[in-house]
Amino acid sequence: MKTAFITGISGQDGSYLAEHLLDLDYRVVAMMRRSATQSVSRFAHIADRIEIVHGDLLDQASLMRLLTDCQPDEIYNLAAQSFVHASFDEPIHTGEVTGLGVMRMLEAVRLCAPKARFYQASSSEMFGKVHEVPQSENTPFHPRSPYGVAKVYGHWATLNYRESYDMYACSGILFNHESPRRGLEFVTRKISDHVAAIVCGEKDGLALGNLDAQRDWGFAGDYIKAMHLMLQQDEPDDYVVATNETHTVREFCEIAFGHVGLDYNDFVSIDPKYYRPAEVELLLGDATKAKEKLGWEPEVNFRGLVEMMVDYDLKRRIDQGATCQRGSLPEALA
Ligand code: NAP
Ligand code: F7E
Repeated sequence: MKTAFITGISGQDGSYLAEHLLDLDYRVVAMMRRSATQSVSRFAHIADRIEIVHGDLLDQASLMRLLTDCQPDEIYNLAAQSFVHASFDEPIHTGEVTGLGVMRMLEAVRLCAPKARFYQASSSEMFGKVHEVPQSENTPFHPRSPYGVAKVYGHWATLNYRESYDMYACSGILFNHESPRRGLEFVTRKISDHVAAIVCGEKDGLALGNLDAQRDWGFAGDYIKAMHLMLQQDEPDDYVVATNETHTVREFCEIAFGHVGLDYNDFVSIDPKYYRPAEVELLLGDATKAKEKLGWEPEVNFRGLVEMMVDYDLKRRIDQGATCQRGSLPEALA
């Protein structure tokens, strides 16, 4: 039985990855940081099948202690301050966790578990003000936020440790991936949750920022499979993971509201407080390498993703007794 060590278990990707690895008969050891409120909701359904250990990307000693104890075969570094907007408000903290945190993990691996295979959660935000369309593993980086800058640092640190110490270290350059477990602060989940709240009469509108931003959005449940595949190859490498399609925030709204028989124009307003000091206008990934070398392809398409998220946010309200006050319930929930 292989052992996997995951950081960021309480986040969106951590829970999907842990589920996938359990299905593949891994022993899963997962790190959480101590906090006043334990956010276990995303993995509560598998909590009795994984080993939760406590550590923090800010605390080098905790990482070294955990890897020494666990001696994993595979390490997935998913933990980060991952909200781009917040990185403008907390740039130093974002740099410490999302950037230097990767270096702390790499040092812990090098010193305490050098044979382990390492996955770093890199991001399409590194492409930022894009130099070409679509973006591939060879596209130059031009980050547009403290988050993007920190991810570039973590990305290069991963490559540097691979080259310097012959470590099996991979960087997955993942484009936006979403799910019903996405944090409510990200635009996709903010929209799906508001649509459900509007249908149930809990809210009357939705304030957003830049509706023209374009993203290559996929389903998190598909993307975590690519992470695992990267660590099963003969040689470590870096891969773009994307759907090869781009859509605007406006299109996301159109489909989400349309799914419940509403027109987004009647509910969406613009609030400049959601604009960012520098915006990433267009992301479109070229995942040809992942397809050819890993045999990876996304299964959920854009419309399927939007509808899955709206259905989830509606269903959890209906299960708690809410009823349809506006628009119409999708067929599956009617
Ligand atoms: P997420 O939901 O925001 O989860 C982030 C996780 O990091 C949470 O479990 C959080 O724990 C943990 N964390 C934050 N600070 C920490 C610290 N100092 N020490 C230890 N753990 C800490 O993110 P996600 O969407 O699952 O994304 C997973 C990774 O992929 C992240 O690195 C993200 O930057 C990257 N990424 C995401 C996307 C995407 O579209 N989702 C795309 C590309 C790359 P708490 O619960 O304690 O806050
Ligand atoms: O914004 C626009 C916003 O916050 C998407 C993270 O997982 O993916 C994510 O970063 C777009 C931006 O995600 C609102 O300006 C408009 O253009 O959902 P988001 P993100 O910034 O793309 C990358 C790949 C990561 O690595 C990150 O960790 O939507 N937008 N109105 C809005 N965004 C938000 N959050 N809220 C709004 O009201």
